[in-house]
Amino acid sequence: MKRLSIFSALIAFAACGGGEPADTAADSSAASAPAAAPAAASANLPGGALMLPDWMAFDAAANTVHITLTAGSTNTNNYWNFNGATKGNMAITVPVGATVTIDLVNSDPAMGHSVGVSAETKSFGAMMDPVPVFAGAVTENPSSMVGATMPGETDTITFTADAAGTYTLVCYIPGHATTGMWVYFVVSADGEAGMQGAM
Ligand SMILES: [Cu+2]
Repeated sequence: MKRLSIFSALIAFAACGGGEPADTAADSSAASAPAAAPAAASANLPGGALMLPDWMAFDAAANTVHITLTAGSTNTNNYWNFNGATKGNMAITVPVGATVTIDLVNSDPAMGHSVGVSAETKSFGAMMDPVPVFAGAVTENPSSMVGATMPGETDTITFTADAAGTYTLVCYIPGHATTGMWVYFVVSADGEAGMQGAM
């Protein structure tokens, strides 16, 4: 009697087109499995063709590169970004031997930032030693929350990228690189310049 009545109810449910059976949507265990994949992918260099954005100028004859790097150009990552990019989702490439000038513009309304060329490409601690890979490749007082490049300020650095390799541009204010305030900086042995990835 009972079984029959349940069966009758299912027939009635299906017959009137009463929507999805609840059981098929209830199992959500499969949804959690792929969550780790995007984080792993972001640790890799972005691909695609090199392009010259309007904030980057390259003079091949003189082998000079001029980069305008804006901290907090968008509110991505609570303004803790370089030209809107975080966590290595952008790569800036310059030729080996180039004279590189970076204007660090701080457009974050609240927080000081800095930039330097680091050899670190994998593990970004809360406190990073602000010793740049290339002489002069770090802004003033890079770890100081009150003495770094403050909101509205610009700090310009010039250095020679004299060894090819894959490096990063990081902010040395404690905790900033850890939360993602870093992008890749590639010194190319092939004389290339440009950027790849997010803007
Ligand atoms: Cu910062």
